[in-house]
Amino acid sequence: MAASHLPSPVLVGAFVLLINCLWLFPEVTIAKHAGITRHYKFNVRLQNVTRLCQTKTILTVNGKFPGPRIIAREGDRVLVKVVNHVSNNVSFHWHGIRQLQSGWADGPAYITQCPIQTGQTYVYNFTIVGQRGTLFWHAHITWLRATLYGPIFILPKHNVPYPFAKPYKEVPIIFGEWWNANTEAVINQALQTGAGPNVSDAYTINGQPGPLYNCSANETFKLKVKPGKTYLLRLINAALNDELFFTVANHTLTIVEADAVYTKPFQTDILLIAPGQTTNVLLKTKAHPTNATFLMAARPYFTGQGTFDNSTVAGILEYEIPSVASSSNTSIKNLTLPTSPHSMALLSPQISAANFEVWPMLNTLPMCHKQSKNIFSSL
Ligand SMILES: *[C@@H]1O[C@H](CO)[C@@H](O)[C@H](O)[C@H]1NC(C)=O
Ligand SMILES: *[C@@H]1O[C@H](CO)[C@@H](O)[C@H](O)[C@H]1NC(C)=O
Ligand SMILES: *[C@@H]1O[C@H](CO)[C@@H](O)[C@H](O)[C@H]1NC(C)=O
Ligand SMILES: *[C@@H]1O[C@H](CO)[C@@H](O)[C@H](O)[C@H]1NC(C)=O
Ligand SMILES: *[C@@H]1O[C@H](CO)[C@@H](O)[C@H](O)[C@H]1NC(C)=O
Ligand SMILES: *[C@@H]1O[C@H](CO)[C@@H](O)[C@H](O)[C@H]1NC(C)=O
Ligand SMILES: *[C@@H]1O[C@H](CO)[C@@H](O)[C@H](O)[C@H]1NC(C)=O
Ligand SMILES: *[C@@H]1O[C@H](CO)[C@@H](O)[C@H](O)[C@H]1NC(C)=O
Ligand SMILES: *[C@@H]1O[C@H](CO)[C@@H](O)[C@H](O)[C@H]1NC(C)=O
Ligand SMILES: *[C@@H]1O[C@H](CO)[C@@H](O)[C@H](O)[C@H]1NC(C)=O
Ligand SMILES: *[C@@H]1O[C@H](CO)[C@@H](O)[C@H](O)[C@H]1NC(C)=O
Ligand SMILES: [Cu+2]
Repeated sequence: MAASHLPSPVLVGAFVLLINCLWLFPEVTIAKHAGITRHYKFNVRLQNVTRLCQTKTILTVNGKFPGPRIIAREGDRVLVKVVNHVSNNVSFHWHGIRQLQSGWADGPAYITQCPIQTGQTYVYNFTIVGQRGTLFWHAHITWLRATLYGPIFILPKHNVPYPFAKPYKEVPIIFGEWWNANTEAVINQALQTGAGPNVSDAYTINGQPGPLYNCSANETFKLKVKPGKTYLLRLINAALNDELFFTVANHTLTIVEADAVYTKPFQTDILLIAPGQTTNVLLKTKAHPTNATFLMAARPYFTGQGTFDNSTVAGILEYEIPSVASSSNTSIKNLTLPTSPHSMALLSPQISAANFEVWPMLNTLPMCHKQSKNIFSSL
């Protein structure tokens, strides 16, 4: 009825809009069916783990620390069924995922959902649209993200190659922070006193503090590599508070992606990664390595006053070549701790006593954040 009173330009406009919609809808339909649905189940459980010579009960997903990886292709739907078996309320954030028309799946407790209570189940349901690379998931209530975190690998659509040579292997490198104390007690104390929270006791790579901490040599992440291959390292900073420098002794990194967006590739010896940021780097192994082992290490960027965790996490890059003797035991003992850079000006070349040279000469300091969008959503 109302339509009959419409002036003709509006009718024409409506017709044009309708035509446009008809053109658009088939594409939308195709896009919807391009991906598959990936099902994951997250059982939130307690687990005893030993780090820095202390055994502690932590919250985990499926008993794993760091938690399980989610792998999906761009365009896929992801369904994560979370079952809460612990006394804490929990919620999970899919850090960096653009929740297009699925904001209720984003995860921050009391922002987009009530937390999942003890004995309860919740299914996160979202589609990955227009993103590919690395992101991560973590808990998003109080400080449970100290141990509840894991990688999200987003592969390109089927039959779409990477815009760089296919890597031989893909490896997550997740930075974290470890407290000997109960992290809920740490944040609760800070909230009560108004003072800053106690700083962490160690940084970790894939949950391991590494040989530079007391009583931690057995807890070292080791990446075994073959000579002359390209590895895709999917770097994730899941630390709570600290921006970290990362470097691999005697190796160059090629940055190819940041926060699930491809970058124009560029090379660097060292990079800085803030909490909540992710980046993919290519590591080309030496064709004829003279040493079997090299350190990889991360330590904080810091310029201001105040207390912070001023320690270094190290992992080992180990070549699988029988002709070159593995030297990790003696090398670690002999390793001298490089001075910690807090700002660009303080960075200087460091030559270790034995077989590792950790912090290379720094000419430029690439920040691998493209935008700041990801930093704040983790807080
Ligand atoms: C952790 O260790 C304590 C003390 O040995 C034990 O009572 C508890 O059941 C363990 N918890 C888990 C989840 O294994
Ligand atoms: C869990 O969440 C519910 C609902 O928000 C709240 O009433 C309850 O106090 C929370 N429990 C804890 C231990 O924080
Ligand atoms: C996930 O969300 C889509 C789109 O809203 C819906 O069609 C589908 O039924 C949901 N799946 C589950 C298991 O909730
Ligand atoms: C924080 O550090 C202070 C000083 O070392 C210590 O007394 C306190 O027990 C710590 N708090 C927690 C929750 O571990
Ligand atoms: C290791 O322990 C010694 C002696 O207790 C202490 O002086 C040193 O700071 C500790 N180092 C680290 C990295 O924790
Ligand atoms: C490290 O591992 C070795 C053998 O695997 C063991 O003998 C040693 O006690 C461990 N050290 C620590 C500190 O756990
Ligand atoms: C590592 O690089 C340093 C220079 O930064 C060089 O002196 C050393 O020989 C290199 N070591 C290896 C094993 O390539
Ligand atoms: C490591 O490389 C250096 C030269 O850069 C060499 O002197 C040393 O013997 C090598 N160590 C091992 C364990 O191969
Ligand atoms: C380190 O030393 C221990 C005991 O001496 C030995 O069992 C282990 O194989 C060594 N590891 C490497 C990587 O050489
Ligand atoms: C490395 O350490 C061992 C003992 O752990 C020592 O015998 C050796 O001399 C050291 N080598 C260097 C180059 O400092
Ligand atoms: C951090 O540690 C390094 C040694 O690794 C030391 O040179 C530096 O002074 C420390 N900085 C602060 C602020 O504690
Ligand atoms: Cu987050």
